[in-house]
Amino acid sequence: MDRRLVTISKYLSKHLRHAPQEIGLTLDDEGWASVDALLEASARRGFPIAYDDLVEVVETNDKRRFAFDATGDRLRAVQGHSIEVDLGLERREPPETLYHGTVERFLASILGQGLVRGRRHHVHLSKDVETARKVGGRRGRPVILAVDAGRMHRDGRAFFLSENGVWLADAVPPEYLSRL
Ligand code: HQG
Repeated sequence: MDRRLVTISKYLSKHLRHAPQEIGLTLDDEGWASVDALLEASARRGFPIAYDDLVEVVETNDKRRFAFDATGDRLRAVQGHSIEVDLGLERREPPETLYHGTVERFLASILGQGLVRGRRHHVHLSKDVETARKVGGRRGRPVILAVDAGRMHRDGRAFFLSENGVWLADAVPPEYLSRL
């Protein structure tokens, strides 16, 4: 994706996950924004997005962060929200091991209190080490934790899988974590 489309993707992430009100946009309970309202709101706030660029971002986004509804009239982020939305995710059985990429400076706290979701709805877990390394690498030299997801699941803890393949949990207590 070229730089212009990445800029649009970041703008969409901000306003579809965290701050729709900042551009006077309203999301429904499931996180959907009307495409027309989104294009109008962004143009009004000095960030005009061409419809074709919007479609290209949704379709070529490296992580498939956004999705249109079946009619194409509405758009939403598929995960990563800090505002309250109901994505309608169903509980899923996770693979035996999932991974979390973080950085050294968070480790003592994570191994003490477990992974917590912070401002987001869920803790985000990766299906493979390579993905976790990229997630951790956003903050510095990545440190990878293995999550004993199979045991967590058998202990009755819920897992969800976002539309774009990110595993989500409410929290991961420290007894299920080990450093790779
Ligand atoms: C850390 C991106 C101290 C955690 C990625 C992480 C992902 C703790 C940070 C998605 C902690 C939260 C999410 C504890 C967790 N003490 N630090 N107890 N528990 N942390 O950004 O997982 O590009 O909310 O290790 O690819 O980094 O936006 O979560 O470093 O899928 O689509 O607190 O964001 O996706 O940071 O990333 P974040 P994350 P997008």
